[in-house]
Amino acid sequence: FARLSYATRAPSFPNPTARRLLSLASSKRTNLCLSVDVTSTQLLLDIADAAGPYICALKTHADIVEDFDFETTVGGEKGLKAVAEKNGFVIFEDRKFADIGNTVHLQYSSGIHHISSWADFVTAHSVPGPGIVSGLAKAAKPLGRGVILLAEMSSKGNLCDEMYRKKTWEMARENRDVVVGFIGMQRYFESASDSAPDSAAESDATDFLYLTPGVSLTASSDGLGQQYRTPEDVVETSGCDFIIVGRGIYAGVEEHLDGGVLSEKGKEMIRRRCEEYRKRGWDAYERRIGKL
Ligand code: UP6
Repeated sequence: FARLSYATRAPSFPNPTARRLLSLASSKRTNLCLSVDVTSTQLLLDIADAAGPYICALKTHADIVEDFDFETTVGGEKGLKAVAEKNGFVIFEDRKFADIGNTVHLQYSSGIHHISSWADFVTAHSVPGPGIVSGLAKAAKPLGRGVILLAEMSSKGNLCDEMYRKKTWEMARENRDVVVGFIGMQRYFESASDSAPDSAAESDATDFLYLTPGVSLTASSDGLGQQYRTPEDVVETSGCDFIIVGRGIYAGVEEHLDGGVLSEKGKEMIRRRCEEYRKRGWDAYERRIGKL
């Protein structure tokens, strides 16, 4: 699948939001997902609006926004959902659910965040077993939303070994209508037989999206366990589909705040950095599929 274009792969995904993401990536010529870990609604929306034309997805951590208000932050005429629609990108809330099915269902659809009503994708750990997917699917499926499972993490010393990744892949394959792919550091498997060479199972090749955090052009770590790689390493060498970039793009943005609002200079900085990552990620993808 790594050698196929996003547009070619899209129709084989049963999940409509996965198809939408692939089609946005293809038409906007970007595999950049911007991760915006900021604590104010205004800054989140200002960054999202500046980055909009360069990204296919925006990743949030709603629970770090100090003034989170459903209408202002995500709903409403000027909330994130409206910014996403205007610019054409999907929203994924990086909630990293990790509980039993019933609890994650409530965390996903209730509380002050009402995540299922605005996030196109959510992330979840596979450690609780398949019940976590069933719990999320209860609310995600009727809305056509997707779940991304963490097969591995970018942080140093993470516990996701090959067996864990394999079981996560199998869990995804059992629920392909709702699980669209993985947070992972490399394209691990395309079929169950990939990690069991003796198996005769050739026909179960299944396409999933691989989204990879820990990408930076300037840093190699952050002093808190994060490990950074380049877009080329992620997309070309490791066969992942989307680069997730956070501080590489918005670091230093607070210097460009004017009464909490991002100045034109700040927006320009975001646009310039987004374009730099977009081009590196896109060129790496085009080389991978043999177009460059
Ligand atoms: N993230 C990782 N590594 C993972 C999973 N998720 O860094 O394995 C998330 C973090 C953060 C973003 O929660 O939101 O990706 C990375 O941000 P950064 O580019 O500023 O390091």
